[in-house]
Amino acid sequence: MIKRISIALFCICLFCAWNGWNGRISRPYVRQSVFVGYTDVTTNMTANNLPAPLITAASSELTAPTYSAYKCFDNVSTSSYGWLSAQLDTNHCWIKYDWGTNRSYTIQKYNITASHRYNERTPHTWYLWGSNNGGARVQLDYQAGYTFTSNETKSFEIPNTSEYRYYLLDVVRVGDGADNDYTSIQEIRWFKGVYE
Ligand SMILES: [Ca+2]
Repeated sequence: MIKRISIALFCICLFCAWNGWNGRISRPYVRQSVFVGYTDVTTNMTANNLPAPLITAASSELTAPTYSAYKCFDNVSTSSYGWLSAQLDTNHCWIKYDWGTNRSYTIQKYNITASHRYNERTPHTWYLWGSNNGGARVQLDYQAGYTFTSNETKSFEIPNTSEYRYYLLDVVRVGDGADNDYTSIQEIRWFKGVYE
């Protein structure tokens, strides 16, 4: 009996020595993720519902398809045309990007590019909302006091850690903030963080 207990204790000691009693047994190795940058996850659109299953929509469009919502996501910044609302900014003009059923991203940065013309129509004050059902939404960002020059791109990082299917940019004011004008955006791009 004593011999068996001695052999068992000896085996336990060997096991502990092999793995390191103070380290590897009690604390499994966990790799720490390190942020290394952003990657553009925007799918370029050719119509408000193409390519499927993506859908974009806006509070209004001055003329379709010339100023349709998808012109904000076509990856074309060189033309005079982007999205242009038919409403004045006092109506909270908004534009929405929907990745489609069972598709979502954790967006942590977005770019806004102004149109070539009419700087008085570029976003001045806005909210960015995230949603997974198109109804209930979470405020992801709020910016105020911006002005854009022609075709200028500005980047905005947001501390978001959740995936959303819908992202909605809700423009409160345009131009210098005192205007009462249409809302125009040439391009919006969505980025997620890359971690290694
Ligand atoms: Ca565009």
